[in-house]
Amino acid sequence: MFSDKEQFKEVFLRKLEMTYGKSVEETSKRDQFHVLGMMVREYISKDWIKSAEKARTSKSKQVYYLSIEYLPGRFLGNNLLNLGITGLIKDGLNDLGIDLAEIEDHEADAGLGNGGLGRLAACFLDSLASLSLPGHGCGIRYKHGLFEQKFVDGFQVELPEQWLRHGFVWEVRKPDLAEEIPFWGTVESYSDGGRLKFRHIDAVKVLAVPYDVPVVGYQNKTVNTLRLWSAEPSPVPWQKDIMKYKRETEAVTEFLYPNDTHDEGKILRLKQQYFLVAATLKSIVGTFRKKYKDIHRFHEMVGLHINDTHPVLAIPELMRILIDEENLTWDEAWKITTQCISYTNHTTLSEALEKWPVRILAPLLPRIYMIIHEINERYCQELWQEYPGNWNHIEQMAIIAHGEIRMAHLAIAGSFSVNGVAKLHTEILKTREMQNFYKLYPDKFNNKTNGITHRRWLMKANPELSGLITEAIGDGWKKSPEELEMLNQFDNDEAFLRRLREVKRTKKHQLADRIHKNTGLKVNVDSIFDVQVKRLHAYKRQLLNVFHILYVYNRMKEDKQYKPYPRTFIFGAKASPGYYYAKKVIKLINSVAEKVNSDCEVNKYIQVIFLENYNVSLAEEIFPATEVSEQISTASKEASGTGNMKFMMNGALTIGTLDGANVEMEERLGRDNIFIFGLHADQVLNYLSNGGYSPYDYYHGDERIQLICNQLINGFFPNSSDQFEAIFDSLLTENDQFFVLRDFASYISTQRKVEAAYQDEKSWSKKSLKNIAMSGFFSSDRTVKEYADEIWKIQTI
Ligand code: 4GP
Repeated sequence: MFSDKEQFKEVFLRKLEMTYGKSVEETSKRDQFHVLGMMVREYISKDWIKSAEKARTSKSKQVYYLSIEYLPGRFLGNNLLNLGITGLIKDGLNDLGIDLAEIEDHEADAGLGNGGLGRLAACFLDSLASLSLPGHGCGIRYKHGLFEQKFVDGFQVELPEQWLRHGFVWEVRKPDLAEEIPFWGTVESYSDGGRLKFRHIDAVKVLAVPYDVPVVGYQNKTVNTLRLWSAEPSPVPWQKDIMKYKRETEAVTEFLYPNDTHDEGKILRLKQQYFLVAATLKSIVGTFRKKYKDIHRFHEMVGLHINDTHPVLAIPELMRILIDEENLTWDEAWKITTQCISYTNHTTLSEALEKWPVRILAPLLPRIYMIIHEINERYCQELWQEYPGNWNHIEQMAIIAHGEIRMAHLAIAGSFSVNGVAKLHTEILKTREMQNFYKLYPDKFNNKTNGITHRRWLMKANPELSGLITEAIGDGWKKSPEELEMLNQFDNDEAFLRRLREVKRTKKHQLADRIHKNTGLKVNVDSIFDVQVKRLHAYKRQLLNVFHILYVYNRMKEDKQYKPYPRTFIFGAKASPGYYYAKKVIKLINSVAEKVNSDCEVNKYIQVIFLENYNVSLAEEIFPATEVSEQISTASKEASGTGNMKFMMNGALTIGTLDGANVEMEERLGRDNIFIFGLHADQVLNYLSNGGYSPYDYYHGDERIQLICNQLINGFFPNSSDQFEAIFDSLLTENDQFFVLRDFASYISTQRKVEAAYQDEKSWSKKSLKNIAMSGFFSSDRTVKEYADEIWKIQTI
C-alpha cells in the first residue's frame, strides 16, 4: 500500500513491472490504467471489508436498491476524488512523466443502462455511500452494455459494446456465493404435515454468479457494494444438449435491452428480470437467516426498493420464499412483503408501462405465476369490498386482465410506498395516471424529486469551477451542497463574475478540443454553446430544436442583413435501434449539420455538432462547457429529467418547458434566471383528452413553420428527399402528438430572448451564478436523505 507520493511511485513501478514484465517506458497507457486501478482497489479494500462487516453485524436496517440498469460510467476519477487522493496520484504520475487524464481515458464506461433511470441509480449509490447509509445496489452484469453508436452517412449504426474486453478492474467475482435460478418446469403440490404446499420441479437451472463492485463514499471510509449478477451454466445441467444449454444460460446476461421508456416483449427480458430478483432475494434472505432467527422481522431489518417495475417480481418471489421455504401463512407473508417493498415510477408514457402476457410468464415462471394469480384474486376481492358491483372499475384496476399482467398494478398493490420523481410528475400520477390507486391508497403515494451527485457532476467534471467556489465560500458545500447558496453574495462582485466567465471559457475550450478530436470540426469558442444531450425520443423534442436551427438558417438566407449572435448547437443522443421515428430525427440532425456547416454564408454564425456515442464520460466534458441547456420536452411527458440539474449546477441557463423538475428549478430560480416557454402540462393534457389540436392551423398560419415542414419533403436536403416523410407525417397527418408546431412560436421568441440576454455579459453571469447557487437542492444527497428518512427509515451507520 501507499500513504504518500514517493511510496505510491515505488509501488506503482514495481507493480507495473511485476504485472507486465516491462519497464514503464514500454508499458501502454492501458497497462498503466490497469495497474493504477488495481492499486486503488487494494487501497479501498480495508474500508470495504470493514463496511461489509458492519453491514453483516450491525443490527440496523439495510436497504437493497434493485435496478435492471446502472449507468455509472468510469470509476477511477470518481474513486480518487472520493478517497481524497487525486492530488497525490496526479503528482506521483507526473513525476513519472505520466498524465493521469490520459490514463483515465483508457477506462471503458460501464454503460449498463439506457439513460435517466440507470444514471439516477448510479447517483443514488454514490449518495448512499457518501452519507454512510446502509444501502446497496443490486443489478445485472451485462456482458454488453448499451450499444456503441456510429454515424454512417448520417444514419445511426449500432455496434456491440465491449466494456469487458480488457477486464473490469473494480469487480470481485464471488463464485462461492452463486445461486441457482430455476426457469420453466412445473409446480407440484405435496402435503407437509397435513399442510398443502407447492414446489417448483423439472426446472432448467441457471447459475447466478455475483460480481461485487465497491462504491466509495466521499471521504468517510464507507464503502458500500454494488452486486452485479452474471448468468452461467449450472454445474449439473439436466439437459442432454449441453452446448445449447450453455448458450441459453449465458444469453440471460449477454445484452442490456437497448430501450428507453419502452420495452420489448421478449422472454429474455423477463428472464433477466426474474434472474435479478431471484438471485438478489436468495442472497438477502440467506444473509438475514445467518444474522437473525425470526423471519417475521424481515421487513424491520430489510428494505427492498424497486427502481421502476422491472424488478417487480420481487413481490411474488418474496412471497414464494416466505410461504414455500419459510413456512409462513399467506397473510403473514403478505404483511412482511408489503412492508418491505417500495417502488419508484419513472414515466407516465403508456408504452413504458410493462405488461406481460400470461402465456409467456406462466410457463417460464410457473410458481411465480400461481402467486401473482393469488395476489390478484385477493386484491380483486378487496376492490369488490370497496366498489361492490362496479366491474368496470375493478377490471381497470386489476393486476391480471385480458391475458396480461400489469406490472405497475402489481407494484402498487404489493408495496407500501409509490413515488414519482418530481412534484409535477407525482401530481400527474395522483390525479391522472394512477388516480384510481391514489383514491384507494392515498398514503402510499409520495414525491421524491430526483437529484444528481454533485461530486461527479461538479467536483470531478468541473474542478475549475469547484476551485473557484471553494475559494469563495470554503469547502463546506462539498459535504453540504445546500451551502452553494452562499454564492449569492457574489452577485454584484465584478471580479468574481469575471472569473466565473473565465472558467466557462476554459471549459468551452476543452470541449472544443474534444469536438475537434472526435469530429475534425473546429467550433467558435466565442459562440453560445447551446446543448441538447439525452436519449432521442419524440417527447423530448429534439425536433423542436432542429426547427429553431432551420428557422435561423432560413432567415439568414432570406435576409442577408440578418446576423444572429454566433451559436454552436451541440447534440448527443442515442435512439433505440427499433425506434423508426427517432432514427429519422438522428438522420435529420446530421443532414441539418451538413447543410449549415458547409454553407459559408451561415457557418460563421451558426454551427451544428452531433457528437457520436453520447455516454457518461462525454457528458462530463459537455455539461461544464454549456451555456444554454435545452430542456424542451412536451409538458407533462418528462417525469423529471436529471440532465437539466447537471447543466444548472455548472452554470448553464435553461430554456425549457414547465415540465418535470424544470418546474422546481424555476421555483428556486425565479422567472428571471430561466427561460420558460410553451404549453403547460394541464393544457397539454386537456388537449390530449379532447383529441389533440389542429397542427394544420399552425402550418397554414405561420409561414416559418410551413417553409420548414416543406423542406422536410421537397428536396431541400440533397439525397434525402424521401427520408423525412415520416417526420412530416408525424406533424401533420398524425396530428403532432408532441405539440412541436404548437410550441414553435413561443420557443422561437424565447430563443430571441436568450440571444439578447447573452449579449448582456454581466447580467448573464449573474444569472449563471444564481443557477449554481440554487442547485444544491438538486444534489442526490438531498434526494437520498428523503428516501432514507421518509421511505426506508434507515440511518447513518
Ligand atoms: C427517466 C425519465 O424519462 C426521466 O424524466 C427521469 O429523470 C429519469 O427516468 C430518472 O427518474 N425514465 C427512464 C425510463 O429512463 O427508462 O423510464
